[in-house]
Amino acid sequence: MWSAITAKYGRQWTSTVVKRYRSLTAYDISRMRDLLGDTNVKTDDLDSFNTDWLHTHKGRSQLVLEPNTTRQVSQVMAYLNDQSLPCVIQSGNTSLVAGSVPFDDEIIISMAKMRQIISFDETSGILVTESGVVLQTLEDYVNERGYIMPYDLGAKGSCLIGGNLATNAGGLRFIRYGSLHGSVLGVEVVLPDGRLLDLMSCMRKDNTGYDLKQLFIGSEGTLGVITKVSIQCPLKLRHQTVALVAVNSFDDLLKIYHKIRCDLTEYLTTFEMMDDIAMDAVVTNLKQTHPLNGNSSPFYVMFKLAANDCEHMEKRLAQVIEQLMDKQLISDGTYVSDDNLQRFQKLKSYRERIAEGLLVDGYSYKYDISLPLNVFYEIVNVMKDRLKTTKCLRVCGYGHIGDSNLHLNMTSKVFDTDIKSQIEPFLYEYIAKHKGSISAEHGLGLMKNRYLSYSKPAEAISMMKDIKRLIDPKNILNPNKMLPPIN
Ligand code: FAD
Ligand code: 2HG
Ligand code: ZN
Repeated sequence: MWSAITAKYGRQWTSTVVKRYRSLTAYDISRMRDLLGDTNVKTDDLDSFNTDWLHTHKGRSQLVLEPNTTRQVSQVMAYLNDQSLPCVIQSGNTSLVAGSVPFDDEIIISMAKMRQIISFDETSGILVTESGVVLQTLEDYVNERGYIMPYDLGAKGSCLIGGNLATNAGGLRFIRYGSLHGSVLGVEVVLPDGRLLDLMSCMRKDNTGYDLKQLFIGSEGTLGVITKVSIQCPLKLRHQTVALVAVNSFDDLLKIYHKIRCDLTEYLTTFEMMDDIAMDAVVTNLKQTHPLNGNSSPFYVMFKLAANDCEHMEKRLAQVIEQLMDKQLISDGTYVSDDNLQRFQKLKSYRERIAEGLLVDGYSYKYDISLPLNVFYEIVNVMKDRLKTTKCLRVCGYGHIGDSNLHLNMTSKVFDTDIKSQIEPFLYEYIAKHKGSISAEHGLGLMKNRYLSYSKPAEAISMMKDIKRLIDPKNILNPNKMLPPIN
């Protein structure tokens, strides 16, 4: 079953040791039709389900299942487990580590039809929903009721809340509202053998035994299928302002970060950076006008503030900007409030659309890393130097600097082994030396699972494998993802 490994741009996973499973039969498909009904079983036009967002990997699945209910998920998993048939759970398929597509021909279980919002408590801000709802839909829903989702991603129009939990997605509000490990109150999970694990608490405080829900947050579809979620939503502040400023050096950028944290702390919800090469990916590749009238600068900072008292917030912002300009820490900039929603969204989009812009170059070598701030940007220059004689088109750095999370990206027209070998394992060794993380927020999926040891000790990896064996002894859930090969 695992004989053919197809990667569009390179054979990056051929060394992975894999387990053999039996092949899918017509009988299996007919059983699935009995359980789910004909309209929820797809065997044709599966290309988009088999291809990841970055177009780096193509699976060969011949079957996509679209359950409507938890009971159906449970019945499907019981059958697959009994028959030792492997599967991959897919939500919005926006994974940037090829976690949501089959490694080979695993059955795809799409969660997109489980899209009921179950309840929302307007006093507490607790949202209870099925896991297949699009993040933007949830954001709009809670906005209308005076709240916001505790996280925000560029992929919000496509990603689903279950996928967000499964990857423990970070994003643009992390600096203010923290991790999903804090805001998720409960989950309902179908285990690999079909049993239901009901951990749907709506309580913020609950110290009764091990907090098992945490195991499923960030488990990348390897331990269970998340079918329901309860999550604490923060109150929506009445006014938001986004600012984009030009900065001459990374040292200046750190000074700006410190100043804004100190002076605007009660308002700050987002603090992001991008370099000129990242900005160019949006401006040139996506054909956008430059946000600062073409005045290019080595770095840009995009930060957002929110408050109920707009006047006071904007007055404080104007003062801080003036002080930063007096100290020549910022050379140019602009800000706009959400009263002018179109301009507000547009200004945010220069940061949110970088991943999309980079993809226009062809192939993206994507590294989502944590590094201490004192060496945060150094690696971008190191990489520029290492790759200068290769066919690399672009080396850039951007990301959630407020969370010490750098998105280091390189591009070329097509996948190039020479470029890849200059990046890895050098980069992983560099990260380990600085005690960073090889995956800050995107997870490990298929692309990074073999490098887990650069960020976790052998004892921890061994314990992770024990947990996987305990919960999924037949290794049918998302095999070959997240963990190094299990024998
Ligand atoms: P998928 O991609 O479908 O799945 C992701 C993983 O979760 C897979 O391993 C899958 O098997 C598993 N999974 C999915 N659903 C379930 C479920 N119900 N139960 C169990 N397992 C499941 N990430 C960030 O952290 N921060 C960002 O700022 C950010 N920005 C992004 C911007 C863009 C343009 C894109 C394309 C991606 C971005 N991402 C970001 C990547 C991020 O991981 C995803 O956007 C998102 O969290 C994945 O959700 P999804 O619904 O697409 O899940
Ligand atoms: C972001 O923050 C996403 O924009 C994507 O996490 C990062 O493109 C990337 O590497
Ligand atoms: Zn990110």
